[in-house]
Amino acid sequence: MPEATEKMDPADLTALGAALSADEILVQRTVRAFVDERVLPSIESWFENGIFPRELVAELGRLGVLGMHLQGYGCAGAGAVSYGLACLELEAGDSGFRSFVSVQGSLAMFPIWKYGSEEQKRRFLPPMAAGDMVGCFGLTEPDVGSDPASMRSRARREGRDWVLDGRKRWVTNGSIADVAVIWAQTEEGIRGFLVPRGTRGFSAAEIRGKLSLRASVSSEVTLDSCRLPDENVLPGVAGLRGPLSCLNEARYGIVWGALGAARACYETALSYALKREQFGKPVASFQLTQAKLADMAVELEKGLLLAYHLGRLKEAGTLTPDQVSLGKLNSTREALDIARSARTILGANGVTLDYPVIRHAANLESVLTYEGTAEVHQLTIGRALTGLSAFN
Ligand code: TGC
Repeated sequence: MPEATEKMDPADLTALGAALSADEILVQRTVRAFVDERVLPSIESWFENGIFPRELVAELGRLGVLGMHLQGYGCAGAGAVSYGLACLELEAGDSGFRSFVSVQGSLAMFPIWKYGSEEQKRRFLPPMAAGDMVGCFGLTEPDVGSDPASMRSRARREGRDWVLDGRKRWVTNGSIADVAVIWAQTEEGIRGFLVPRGTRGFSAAEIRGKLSLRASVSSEVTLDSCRLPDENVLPGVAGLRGPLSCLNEARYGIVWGALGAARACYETALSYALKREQFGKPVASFQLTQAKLADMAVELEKGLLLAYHLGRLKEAGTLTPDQVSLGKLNSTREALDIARSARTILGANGVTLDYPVIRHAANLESVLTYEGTAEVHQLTIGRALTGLSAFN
């Protein structure tokens, strides 16, 4: 037991580290070291200039974080807590990197792994795990966000081929992807299609003017009479269950990832408050600052305990979509609050890119909204509590 006067690790007040296995600690340390060496030195400039460093994708592959929670086909087969810790450390660097890894592993590789044919798995998963091939996921459309059942993209059969028409928006990696997983309405319900880059009728344009997730590629994808052979449809699923099950995987990564951004903000605010002097003493000695730091630490630790618990449920195979909604809502909402509170401790310096706080706060505005808005998750939880659906 630590002495009563001994300072506790301000990033592990609940001693959650003691609950992790040696392998999980190794994953966390390895990803953290990667972020320290390869992301943090350049992230401010990438963010300011709107650059996603494509050259780091192969390094992420070598790190083993692409599709790391999947088994076989070159994937690491890591447990859910290890995957969560990797997401946490990546997002402590920048939400753009965690987004890349989430989209590649959970939204592009997972549907192939879960619903693909053996041939599709062998063709796509090993290069995607290695970072030699980038994937993206097209569900949201310009006019269809929270209600994907209303999507307008259509695929119709023509002989043995499929012909796709439609538009997808807010597609992370869209314009750098080698293969797009596109969800479209068919006569058999919503189905998933693997659209390789270069397919005639497929185009992707980067969305400009974002003030959030600037170190990440967001695109609008157009499918104009895009013809695909039958072997490019995912055979294992029809219906909204397909894309929503992928979103469960990605949302689970966000449960952990958003807390990484929160931790970076909290640690920055703590260190700044200890060094910055006003009225002749450190800002950290003022009661209002300590109250803010304490509240930030409480929410961060509660969020981590919840993430850890959900991770163990996922490993046991009992994690439900409603529980994922609980975690995604809590982590993103509290992380954003922590980022905003940290910003106030940094005063005017908090609005510059000299510190990571405003960048994380801006990123978290997207993370709160994508892969199910906070409101969608509130209503999902509300439905679980009441048995009444607010959606329909
Ligand atoms: P409902 O019509 O009742 O259900 C349809 C079918 O889906 C099943 N289902 C789920 N399955 C797995 N996981 C989940 N989380 C599921 N939620 C529903 C359901 O059982 C049913 O299956 P079946 O076989 O009986 O037909 O739909 P619902 O009322 O359950 O869902 C309504 C609602 C609003 C919760 C759902 O539509 C929803 O989650 N909406 C939010 C969609 C969303 O998150 N969109 C963002 C996508 S991300 C993106 O495109 C941009 S970010 C990605 C990037 O960075 O590239």
